[in-house]
Amino acid sequence: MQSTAFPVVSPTPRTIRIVSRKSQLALIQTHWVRDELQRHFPELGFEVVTMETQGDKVLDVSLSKIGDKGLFTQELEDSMLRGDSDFAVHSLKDLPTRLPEGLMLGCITEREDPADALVIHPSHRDKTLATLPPGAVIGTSSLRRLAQLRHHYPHLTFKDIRGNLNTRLRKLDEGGYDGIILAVAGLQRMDMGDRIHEILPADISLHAVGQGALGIECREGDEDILKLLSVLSHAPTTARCLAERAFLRELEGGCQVPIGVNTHLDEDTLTLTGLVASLDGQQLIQNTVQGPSAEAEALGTQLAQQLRAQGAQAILDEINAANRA
Ligand code: DPM
Repeated sequence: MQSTAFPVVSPTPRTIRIVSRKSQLALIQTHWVRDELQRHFPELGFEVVTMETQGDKVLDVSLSKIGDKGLFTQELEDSMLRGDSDFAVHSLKDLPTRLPEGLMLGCITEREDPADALVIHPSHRDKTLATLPPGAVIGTSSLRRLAQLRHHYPHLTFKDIRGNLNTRLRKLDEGGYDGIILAVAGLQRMDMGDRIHEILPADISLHAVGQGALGIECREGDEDILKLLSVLSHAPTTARCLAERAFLRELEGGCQVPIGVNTHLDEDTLTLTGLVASLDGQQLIQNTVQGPSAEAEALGTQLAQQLRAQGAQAILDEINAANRA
């Protein structure tokens, strides 16, 4: 025991450990979170720990085939559950709608533009998706983008593309594709917004659930961490994304099912549009619900049930049966 006659030494300030994937985009996002927290809490120490996830390692298999159960998140989650780190910064769209026991979604940050964009090969500078020549090759490994673009642009062909954003852009520039589809948000965060050739409007491509927002995951009931994270929470984005995630959760669809959404918040009124598409893009089943933002999750669930009744259930059954075969 230290005698009180000596100057009291304040306890070593706690260092908060943030776990992140290693990709350039993941680190940009994580460093933004760290810098914001450091600005709000100058007395605390923050340290970034990086890890590779299965999704970073398995690059030769289509995203839709490896499944979606925490492809980009599980190793980070294990680290938090072991106590090796305190919270994880994810692209919200990569975070499954059901989290492992003991973990929770601690906060959702302000969303960037959630839309998808076409990045085009320089030789097609004067073209758009509508005017690219028949057979032009578009890269995406998102079933959601694939189904919607097949529907609207049947003259195009589609080819899988994997790897982080830099790798994909290199594959495009090297001539493997005439264009690729990427999220506006990722390109902007990487300071590559100048590569956006065409932003896809909602009537062409509904975006993925949670696209453009960051989701911060932490241990359930970790009040110290939750209090820190609350300064980064963005209420309008949170309402929109909770509705979107409830919609996806109710449909139990991840990367293997083409599911898209769009949300709009006007004062306290939330409008949620959702879509389930068949893989070939022939069927697009879509509807819109509106209600108070305080009931965001209920709206998402309600919309999912409506789409099921409109024929989405048959599409889900078909895709699930094919995946089991
Ligand atoms: C998920 C998908 C993709 C990523 C599927 C989808 C895109 C895969 C592809 C679940 N995660 O969107 O339907 O097109 O081959 C991903 C990106 C971002 C987060 C990159 C991107 C950045 C944007 C954001 C990959 N995850 O979509 O261009 O923060 O939302």
